Amino acid sequence: MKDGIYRNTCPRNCYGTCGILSHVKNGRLMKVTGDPSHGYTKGKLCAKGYASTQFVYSPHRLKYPMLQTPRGSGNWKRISWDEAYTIIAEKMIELNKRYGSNLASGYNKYSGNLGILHYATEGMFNSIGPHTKPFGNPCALSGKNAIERSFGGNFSSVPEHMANAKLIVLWGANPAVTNVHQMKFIYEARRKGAKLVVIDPIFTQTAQKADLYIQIKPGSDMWLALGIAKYVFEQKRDLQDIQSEGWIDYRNYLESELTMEEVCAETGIVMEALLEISELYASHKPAATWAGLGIQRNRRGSDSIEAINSLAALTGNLTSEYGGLYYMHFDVDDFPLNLFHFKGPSHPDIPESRVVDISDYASNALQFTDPPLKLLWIASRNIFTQDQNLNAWNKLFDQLELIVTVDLFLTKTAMQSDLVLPAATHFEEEDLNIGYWHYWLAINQRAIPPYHEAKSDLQIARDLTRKLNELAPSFSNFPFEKEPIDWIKEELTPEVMKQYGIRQLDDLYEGAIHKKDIPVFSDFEDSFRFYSPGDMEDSDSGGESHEYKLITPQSLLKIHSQYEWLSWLNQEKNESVIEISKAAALENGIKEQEKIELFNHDGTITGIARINPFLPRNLVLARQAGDNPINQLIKQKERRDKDTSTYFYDSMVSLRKWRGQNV
Ligand SMILES: Nc1nc2c(c(=O)[nH]1)N[C@H]1C(S)=C(S)[C@@H](COP(=O)(O)OP(=O)(O)OC[C@H]3O[C@@H](n4cnc5c(=O)[nH]c(N)nc54)[C@H](O)[C@@H]3O)O[C@H]1N2
Ligand SMILES: Nc1nc2c(c(=O)[nH]1)N[C@H]1C(S)=C(S)[C@@H](COP(=O)(O)OP(=O)(O)OC[C@H]3O[C@@H](n4cnc5c(=O)[nH]c(N)nc54)[C@H](O)[C@@H]3O)O[C@H]1N2
Ligand code: SF4
Ligand SMILES: [Mo]
Repeated sequence: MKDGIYRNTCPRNCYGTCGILSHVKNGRLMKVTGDPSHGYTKGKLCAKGYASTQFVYSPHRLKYPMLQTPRGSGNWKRISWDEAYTIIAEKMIELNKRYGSNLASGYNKYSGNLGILHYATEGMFNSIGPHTKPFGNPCALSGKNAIERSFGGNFSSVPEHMANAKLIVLWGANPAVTNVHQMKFIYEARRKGAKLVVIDPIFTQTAQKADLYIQIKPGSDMWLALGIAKYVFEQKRDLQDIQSEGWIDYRNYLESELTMEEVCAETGIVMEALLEISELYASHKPAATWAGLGIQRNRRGSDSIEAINSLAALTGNLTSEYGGLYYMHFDVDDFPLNLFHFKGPSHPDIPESRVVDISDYASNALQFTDPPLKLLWIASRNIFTQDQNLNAWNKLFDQLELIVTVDLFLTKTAMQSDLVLPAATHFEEEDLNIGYWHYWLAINQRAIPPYHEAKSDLQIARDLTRKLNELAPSFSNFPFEKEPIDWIKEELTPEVMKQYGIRQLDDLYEGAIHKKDIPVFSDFEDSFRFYSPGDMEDSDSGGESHEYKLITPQSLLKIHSQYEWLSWLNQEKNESVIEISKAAALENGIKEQEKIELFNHDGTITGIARINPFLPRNLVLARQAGDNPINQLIKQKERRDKDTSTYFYDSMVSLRKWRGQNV
C-alpha cells in the first residue's frame, strides 16, 4: 500500500457515517482526520473516530482464527484459516446430509459494520440455498413502520436544514451523546434565536442545553403529541377541511374525546409545561420535530411516532422549507444490494429460507424441530451484551453444534463460541457507505494491510465458498472470483448514479456526494395519513412484581459494546454504575456509592449506586455492555405485533443492597 492519504468512512451504526482521511506511512495508519469535503461532518469526527489508530492496533484485537475446546472454557488454540474453513465446511456438509437441506445452518448478524459489502454474510448464506436467517430490525422497525404508515413511504428531513429552524423539538433523542455532529446545526439555530425543547424521561446532556425540558413518563409521547395537537387545532380553526386520510377521525378525537387533563395524567407532565410546549408549537415556525429512537423501545413506540408525525403535519411545518420531521431514512434500500439479494440454488422441496424474527431470535429459533438449528454464524453482532432474553440465548447455544463468531475483538459472544474468526477494520477493506441520517454517499478505500490475519467479511465468504465447493462440489454458488470493487461498481446502477449526480465510480474518490433530489413533503401529501388512537389496551400492570423501570440508553464513548476496549476512551472496566432516584434510595435504604443488586425474574446484576436527583422515582438508569451486561435483566414482554423494534426499555427491576456473593 502506498504512503499517502486515503478516504475512509466510519461504518458504525451511528448517525454520522463520517468521512475520514487516513494518513498512511509504511503501511501503517499514522493518524486520522475528518474529511473536510464531507458536507455534513465537515472535517470533524467524534472521539471514537479520532481513536481509530488505537482501535486498529489495539492489542485486544483478534489476530488469527481460534478454536475453543470445550466451548466457554477459555481454552483457545490458534488454528490456520484453512483449518477453520475445513471445520465449518465439514459441519455444514454433514448437517446437509443429516437433514437433507441447509436449514440447520443459520446466522445472526446486525450492526457492527453497516457498509454495503458487509451484506457478504447474507450473500454467503443465500448461496447455499434455503437456510435459517434473521429478519426485522431490533432498533428502528417501529419508527420505520410508523413513518411508512403516516407518509406512505420513507421520509426524514435534511439534517443540515435544522440550522434554520425557529423551534427544535427532540422527542427521545439525545444527540449530545448519540449524534454529536447534529449539535453543530442545533447550536447554529440557537445562535439565530431558535428555541430548543427536549422531551425525555431522563435529564440528559442534551436536555441540559434546552430552553424547555419536559420530563415525560416513558411510553406516553403519543398523548403529549395529541395534546399539543389539540391546543394548536383549537387555535387554528381554519384547519377544518384538510383532505388527508384519517383527518376526520383525528379532528374528532382532538375536538371531542381528548382532554388536556387526560394528557397530563397519562404523561406525568404538569399543565403549565403542557401549555408552554403547545404554545411554542403554535407560535414558532418553522419547527423541526425529531422523533428519536428512544421513544420506540417500548410497546407504544409506533403510536407515538405516528402521533408526532401528525402533529408536525398539522402545524404546517412539513411544507415549510426548514421545518420538517426527522427520524432516519432507509435510502440504502434504493441500492441493488446485490450481496443481500444474492440468489442461491433452489432446493427441490424447500421453496425458501426459514426466517427468524431478529427481535426474539433465540426463543423463536428454539421452536424449530424439523430440523433444529445446529450451526450459527454470528457477524457484526454482540448478542450477549446487546440482545434481550439472554436465558433463551443460553438455551439455544446449548443446542448448537457449531458456533462461529466473526469479530474484531473477543467479545462476550465470541467467548461463548467454538470458533472465532478475526475481522478486518474498515481501514483494511473496501466498501461503499450510505448513511441513514444525512444524505451523503461515500466510498471507503483500503488504506492499510490487514492486521495480522484479519479478513473482511466478504473475503471470508469468498474463501469459505472455495472450501465448501472443494469438499462438496457445487455446494455454494457464491461468485468468489468477484473482487470487492466489482461488487461496489454493480451497486452504482444508472438510477443510483442519477440520484447522486455522478458519472462514474471515480467521482467518489474526490469526496462524499450528496443525493440530488431528496423527497419533500409534497411528494407524500396525497398519501399522508393522520393518526388517531385505536384501542389503547395497556398490559403494564399484568402481575408485575418489580417496580422500577429500567432505561439503558447509549453512551458517548462507545457504540453499544464497541470501543470499550480502548483506554483512550474508556477506563478499565470496573463495577457498573447504576443510577437511582433519591426516592428509590430512601425506599431501599441505599446510599451513594454503595454496592447494590438489581434483579428481576431473568437475573441479578451488581453495581455501584449513584443517586441522581433528576431521576423520576420509578426509573433506574444503567449503561449497556461492560463486564456484567445489563441485558441479562432485559426480556421484552409480548409484542402487540411483530412489526416493532425490540422493547429494550420495557423491563422492570427491583433493587436491594448487595448481599455478599452473587446468588
Ligand atoms: N455515542 C453513541 N452514539 C450512538 C450510539 C451509541 O451506542 N453511542 N448508537 C447509535 C444507535 S444504533 C442508535 S439506535 C442511536 C440512538 O440514539 P437516540 O435516538 O439519541 O436514542 P437513545 O439514546 O436510544 O435514546 C434517546 C433518549 O430517549 C429517551 N427515552 C427512553 N424512553 C423514552 C420515551 O418513552 N419517551 C421519550 N420522549 N424519551 C424516551 C432516553 O432516556 C434517551 O435519553 O444512537 C446512535 N449513536
Ligand atoms: N439494553 C439495551 N440494549 C440495546 C440497546 C439499548 O438501548 N439498550 N440498543 C439496541 C440498539 S439501538 C442496537 S442498534 C443494538 C446493537 O447491537 P449490535 O449490532 O450487536 O451491537 P454492537 O455492540 O455494536 O456489536 C457489533 C459487533 O460487531 C463487531 N464488528 C464491527 N465491525 C465488524 C465487521 O466488519 N465484521 C464483523 N464480523 N464484526 C464487526 C463489533 O466488534 C461488535 O462486537 O443494540 C441494542 N441493544
Ligand atoms: S462513531 Fe459516529 S460520529 Fe464517531 S466517527 Fe463514527 S460515524 Fe462519526
Ligand atoms: Mo440502534
